Amino acid sequence: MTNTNQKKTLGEFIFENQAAFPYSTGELSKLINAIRLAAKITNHEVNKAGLVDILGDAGNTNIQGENQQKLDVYANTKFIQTLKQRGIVCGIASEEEEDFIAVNSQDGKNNNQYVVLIDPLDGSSNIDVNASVGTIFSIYRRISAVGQPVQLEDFLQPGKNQVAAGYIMYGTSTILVYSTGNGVNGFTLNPALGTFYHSHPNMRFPEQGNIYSVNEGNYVHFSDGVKKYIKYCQKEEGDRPYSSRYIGSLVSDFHRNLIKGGIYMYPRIGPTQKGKLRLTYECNPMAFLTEQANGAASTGSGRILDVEPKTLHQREALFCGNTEMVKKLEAFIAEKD
Ligand code: P6P
Repeated sequence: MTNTNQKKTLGEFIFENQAAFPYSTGELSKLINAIRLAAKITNHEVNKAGLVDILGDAGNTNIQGENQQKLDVYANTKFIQTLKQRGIVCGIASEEEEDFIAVNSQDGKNNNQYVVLIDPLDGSSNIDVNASVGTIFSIYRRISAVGQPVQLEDFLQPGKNQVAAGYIMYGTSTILVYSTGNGVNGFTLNPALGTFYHSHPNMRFPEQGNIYSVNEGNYVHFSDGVKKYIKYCQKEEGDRPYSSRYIGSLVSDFHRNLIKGGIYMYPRIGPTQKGKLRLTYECNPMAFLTEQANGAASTGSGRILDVEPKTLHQREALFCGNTEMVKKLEAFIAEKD
């Protein structure tokens, strides 16, 4: 067991690296610290979920028409509260909220520079079966005039405009992984001390990927190009067949592929469906991290981070992971679809 006091804490890392952040007046550091606090609060609840009446349905549905799990509602409330209290953001959007939330600074104006988009508890259907779940966050600088009320356009920026993005994975241990555009770093929570330690410096996809992650139950609905790529992954040839691994929790599948090498796929299901994942608070932050970790993130025919969002909860296909795996998939789609 590594002696944690030899590793930097998240707080030390943020402080030491805030100068590298082009806009930093310390606000982004305060923002990441707010996310850290909300992560600890949520982690505490997720870890004891089996012991208190917080599992299962909250009895209502979210904007997506999906059953809200009680922990979804809890995590959503805590992240919004924590972000609001720190007086750093001018607006928040969440998978669990139909519209964005305007946040006024103490003087009643919208002087703050940042907007945050969150999926407060992604993969929540795994909660009741004790599989890992995660929080995903995406941070932009506002484009509307400072001092004016935050606008929808602030939340509908292409993913390439993100100034930071990351996730917290509540699994066998709790890890916060994020980037501010200078590479990807992971911090593991020492629950006894309530401190995140720098456990995964400069995270990058391994040179070679040999895992593919997709819900093969949807195979019949995939396009011919995606089907052909899946058969390619399964073929006995060269470094293949690849291993198929799918937890059904984007953060968990992504995290495993980032460490071991692989591709995560959530294709369109049928010609009309755009995909299941939401572009602004799932695809974009994971795509930002992917590219910062030397990988590639695609819609199947183009870069995720170039997509111009039209609505807050719009869906998009997502293929992300080792660059050569994503490029191979794109080639099959270009040839076949
Ligand atoms: P399916 C969870 O609901 C989620 O948004 C992602 O975390 C996960 O990868 C995907 O959907 C699972 O969807 O249709 O395979 O159950």
